[in-house]
Amino acid sequence: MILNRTTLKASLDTQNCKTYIFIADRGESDTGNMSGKPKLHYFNGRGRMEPIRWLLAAAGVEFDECFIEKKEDLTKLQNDGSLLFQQVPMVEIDGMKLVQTRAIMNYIATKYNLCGKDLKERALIDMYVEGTTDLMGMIMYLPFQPADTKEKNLALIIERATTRYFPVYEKALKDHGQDYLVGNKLSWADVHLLEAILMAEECKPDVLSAFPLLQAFKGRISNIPTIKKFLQPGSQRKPPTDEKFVAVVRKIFNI
Ligand code: IBG
Repeated sequence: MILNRTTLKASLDTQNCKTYIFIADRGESDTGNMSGKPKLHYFNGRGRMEPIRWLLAAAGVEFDECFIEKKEDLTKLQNDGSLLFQQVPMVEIDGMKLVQTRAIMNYIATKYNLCGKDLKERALIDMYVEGTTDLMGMIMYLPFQPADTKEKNLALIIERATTRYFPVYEKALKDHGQDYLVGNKLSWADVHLLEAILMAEECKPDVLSAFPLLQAFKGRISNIPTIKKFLQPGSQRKPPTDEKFVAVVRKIFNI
């Protein structure tokens, strides 16, 4: 869509974007971001966007964020054709409006060489990522569950983390003795696993107690300069989902 200066100003006023650039009066498309930075459209919370934020941060890519704060913000994106399946996350990058979390992550990981050196490494990375995604999915939905099932689900998360997922990564590190999960080089799998470890520790601080190699892995990956920066206060990393965020989401989706 080509906007003129007036319409662009209007979208600036209604979209809660952190930054916006007056490009429209030069006839450029609004899918291009003149700053060159990807623009992330989502709620001001973790949800499905947080792993995307992690991946960009790990790759050292600066990004802007447009927060959906009320129902109309989402409706606007839905009505202006920005969302292929009427859903967020949506990321404006390289002149595209990407949706579907996995597709977005795949694009970023491939673009920034975080997918391994060949097809086989990529397959291994994909398997590791899908495992951590499953664990993170369980944790992500916890705050949205009714109080009476929360305790049971929390116990299930810890059980799955310590008996199904973490043993796989501990063994991988033990078997090859290298610093990273795949190919002795930082990949998407490492970034995703660190995010999952920190989320699991928010559920149970000593969840890594039986996994010495994962403890060392956590220290190593956390110290990579781009990731270290993302872990520091004031970064675009979002805090754990709290009741306030749950209330915003419930209001927007009428649930
Ligand atoms: N398969 C899609 C993806 O992976 O991107 C699913 C996206 C999705 O479910 N998006 C939700 C949405 O836009 C918001 S994230 N729904 C609008 C609609 O009409 O379907 C919801 C979510 C939150 C926190 I918030 C945890 C998990 C999910």
